[in-house]
Amino acid sequence: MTAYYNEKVERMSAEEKKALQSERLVKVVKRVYDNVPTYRAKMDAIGLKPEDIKSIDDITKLPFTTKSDLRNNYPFGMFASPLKDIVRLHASSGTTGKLTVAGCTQHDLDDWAEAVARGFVSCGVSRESIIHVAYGYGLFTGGLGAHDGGTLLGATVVPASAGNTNRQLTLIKDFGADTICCTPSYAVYLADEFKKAGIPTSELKLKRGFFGAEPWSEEMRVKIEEGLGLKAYDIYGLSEISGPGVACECEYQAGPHVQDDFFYPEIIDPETLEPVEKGARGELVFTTLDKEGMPLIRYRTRDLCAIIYEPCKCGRTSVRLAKITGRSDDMLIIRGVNVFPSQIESVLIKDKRVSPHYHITIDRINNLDTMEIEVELDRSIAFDEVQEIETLQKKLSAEIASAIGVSAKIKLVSCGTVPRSEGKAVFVTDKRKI
Ligand code: DLL
Repeated sequence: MTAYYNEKVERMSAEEKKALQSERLVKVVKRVYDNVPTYRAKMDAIGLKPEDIKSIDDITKLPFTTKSDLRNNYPFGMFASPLKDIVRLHASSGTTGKLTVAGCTQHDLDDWAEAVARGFVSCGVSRESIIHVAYGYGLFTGGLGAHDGGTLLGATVVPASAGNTNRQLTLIKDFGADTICCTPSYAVYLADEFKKAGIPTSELKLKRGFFGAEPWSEEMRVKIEEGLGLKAYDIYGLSEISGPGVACECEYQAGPHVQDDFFYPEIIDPETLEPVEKGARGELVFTTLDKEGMPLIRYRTRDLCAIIYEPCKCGRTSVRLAKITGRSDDMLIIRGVNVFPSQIESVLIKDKRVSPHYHITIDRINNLDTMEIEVELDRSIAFDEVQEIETLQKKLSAEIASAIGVSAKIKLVSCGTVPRSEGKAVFVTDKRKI
């Protein structure tokens, strides 16, 4: 029997859902027009007034929001609530070193926890469950998002956070977690470490896991399910919109259900910005329908995806997402951390001993993402001392780790070695087979 967290909303008829979405859209558009100068300016520029938005069908009249709007309004300029009402700040990487900040009111945190709880319950989590959360806490939304969803259900939450794998193994085994939340690549890594430690899955109580924050394939699903002895569910989200749980798979594993009374999805053509045909692939765009702190209108996620409209066997009436197949920008996700090549470039550019010609190679070795950056030495520099080269490599490596939160191996090469491309520069080779 399928369980629901909020059956009334989760099984709402199409008419009821549309009425709720419309009512919320009208309200949120007025809220941003009245409180966020950027939105007022964007709407004024196209002669659009809040009163022109009468139903969810009018959404395509509204302007888009992009990461650069957030960057230009860093840190709090996109907030629609006064800071005294913001109870939590989260952030993820921006394109040029500036963080993308999100502010939540208590109401936003409550909605977000409900979104996560709905996903959890749809896969069998209950107040009897023990949830091991191995997503990072800190400014990343993964840890606290999963944490609050589990707490709302009354489950027992273990806030393990990321890292320290040996401790993770001990906690999962000794506390008897039946549910785990972490990135899919870390799940594969954990499975391997359990194996190495001689702990068979029969000694664990794991039944299910919620994996997201980075793209993963059906092949990886099989690997995780076999390696950890559980059912692997896809959970999707982004910090700008709230965090994990914007969409989450149900027990049928048929694509994440979007909590579309909170987050309204559209798919557009990233070139023309026009909506694609129903069910076609394109860029995923979200409008937050019920947020107070930082509501976003038609936010371009850059994730390439499609919306599945067919009803799901579970009886939920929400639309679902197909697998994310890539991005329409150059953002990389390395060990769950969002990285833009421009962030690396801005570190390199500060050191006059290297040139801005570089090439990033991403790989997955022993189930962990690795990054190597080949950087050309400046023409004027002649290093003959091995030690000098090593010192510079270490210095750059430390600076990059501190700027992006992921370590990279730096390989200094002589001037002219990094291949130049004729068209758009290709900075990245991604060898991971996801
Ligand atoms: O990754 C939130 C999250 C945490 C989601 C834990 C799921 C689990 P950001 O750091 O802002 O937020 O990164 C958001 O990660 O635009 C996608 O490109 C990617 N992403 C997130 N979930 C998935 C998924 C969190 N299930 C960016 N499949 C998004 C593929 C995903 N990509």
